[in-house]
Amino acid sequence: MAQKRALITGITGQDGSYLAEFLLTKNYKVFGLTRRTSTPNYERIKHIEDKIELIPGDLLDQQSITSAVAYSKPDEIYNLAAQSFVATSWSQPVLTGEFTALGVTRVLEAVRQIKPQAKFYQASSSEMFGMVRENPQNESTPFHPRSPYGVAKVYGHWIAINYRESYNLFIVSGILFNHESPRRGLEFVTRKISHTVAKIHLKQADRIVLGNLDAKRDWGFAGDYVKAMWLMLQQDGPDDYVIATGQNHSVADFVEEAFGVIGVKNWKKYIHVSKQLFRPAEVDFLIGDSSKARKVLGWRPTVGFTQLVRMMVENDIKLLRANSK
Ligand code: NAP
Ligand code: F7E
Repeated sequence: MAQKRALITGITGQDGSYLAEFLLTKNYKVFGLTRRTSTPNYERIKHIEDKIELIPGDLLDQQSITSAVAYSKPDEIYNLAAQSFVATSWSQPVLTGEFTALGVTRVLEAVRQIKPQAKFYQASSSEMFGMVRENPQNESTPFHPRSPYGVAKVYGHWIAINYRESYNLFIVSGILFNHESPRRGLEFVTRKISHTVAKIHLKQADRIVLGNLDAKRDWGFAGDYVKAMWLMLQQDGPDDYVIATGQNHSVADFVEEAFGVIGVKNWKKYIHVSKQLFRPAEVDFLIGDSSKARKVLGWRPTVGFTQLVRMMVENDIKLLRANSK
């Protein structure tokens, strides 16, 4: 059988790097779209850089996306690139719409015109549920996004479904709940906590400044979630799936668990709450029902909450120690 070819947009991000690793273990030829930066930002993929091929391109630039699809001739396209930080979507709402919403249409257009037989994965998000209408959330729960990011993701979700229905393409949308890892960006709450707790342990910091401690999220491990993306494209037909652990915890729970890893019980004395970190509109409570994915794809998470927090804190301690040598 000929070697399968995959194109990943967002390969330098958390999920892109885990997905590229995963596809290499499946013997794929992996291509990644990367945008121009003044200094290289290949930190997450440097260990596999010689095994993948990077193609310059940007979600704002139709021609570069079309060329990347023409050059890579992919059997599978994973559209992971986006402005993915919810907080930034209020300060840069138009850019978020350009990247996270219209960017999807640009990639879909390239596929439709150049490689319509390719299978396409769209990175949808639990942020589309926003002010939730039911608990837990599943594939038929109505959307009520609460940020410009969430609104842009709803557009991306529906344009993907529209292209599937209009042109009979193999397009799936994965509605993924929060997934974290030692490669999570430092601005997201889990990594901000694990990294600062590691610093406190090493006496490089003395407090964590956080916003809303009461928000609850269904947090899983990114390594598990990229496998679900691949499984969706291996089915006989295209469909949409929720991917989640089915358990949620508050930001405060995450903080407590992280301090537990370094043996600190009275964690509250290290927390400073800043009103500036509260969002104009909050998503208070998310919990996913992934029973469809478990039944149809045979997918299930392998890393639980306690293990995830430990993995992140221990990795940050190791990283900080190595950096201070
Ligand atoms: P991430 O770490 O923020 O990575 C985003 C990627 O998109 C990076 O590679 C980034 O490139 C790239 N990108 C951003 N703007 C671009 C542009 N204009 N042109 C080309 N590339 C661009 O995000 P992630 O956590 O891996 O998430 C992957 C996808 O899943 C995103 O679409 C996100 O919205 C979605 N999602 C994430 C979660 C989650 O919990 N992680 C849950 C649901 C859905 P640079 O490295 O150059 O910045
Ligand atoms: O916030 C609260 C904050 O930024 C989680 C993205 O991957 O998952 C992610 O979006 C919660 C929110 O992730 C701080 O108010 C408190 O309630 O880690 P986050 P997110 O907004 O859930 C979804 C599924 C995606 O699709 C997104 O791309 O934590 N919070 N204090 C804080 N959040 C941050 N970032 N920083 C704080 O200091």
